[in-house]
Amino acid sequence: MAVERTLSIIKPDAVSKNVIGQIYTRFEQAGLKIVASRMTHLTEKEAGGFYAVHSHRPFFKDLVSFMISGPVVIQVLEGEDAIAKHRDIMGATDPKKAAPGTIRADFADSIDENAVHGSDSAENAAVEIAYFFRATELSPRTR
Ligand code: RTP
Ligand code: MG
Repeated sequence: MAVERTLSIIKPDAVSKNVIGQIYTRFEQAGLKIVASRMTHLTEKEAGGFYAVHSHRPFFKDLVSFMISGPVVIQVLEGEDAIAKHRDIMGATDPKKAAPGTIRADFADSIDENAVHGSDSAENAAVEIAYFFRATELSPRTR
């Protein structure tokens, strides 16, 4: 298995529930290392650009509104097989379908407000990391 990096976002619902630390602990317990991290309140332009791939989907407007409804915490996670491992511990998009013990099963209320984002491929991870972080903001060993 290769060492990978993936882009993770703790969404406004989870920040509002005060579970940033609990979610970070899950990353660490899964062997994922936080190599960059920033709390920010996304603008409509930033959120729309990030989810541009979904711009023609019926849920796009609600998704952007939700993502700018409060602060988010954005991080780069690094580890063996990090992209798939992160998706595994996040659980299914719809928390009702997420496996017990996953982040979405434990902290999310609905498919629209589902606590976390994670890159879904190596290609998208590279694009998403570059969308939010300059190379100089990543931990030196991993630039
Ligand atoms: P994310 O991108 O946020 O990590 O979530 P995901 O890969 O599990 O799901 P994706 O298909 O990329 O969808 C992005 C976000 O849009 C909302 N969504 N709503 N109502 C719906 O059918 C629907 N489908 C997707 C979710 O909030 C999802 O996280
Ligand atoms: Mg996605």
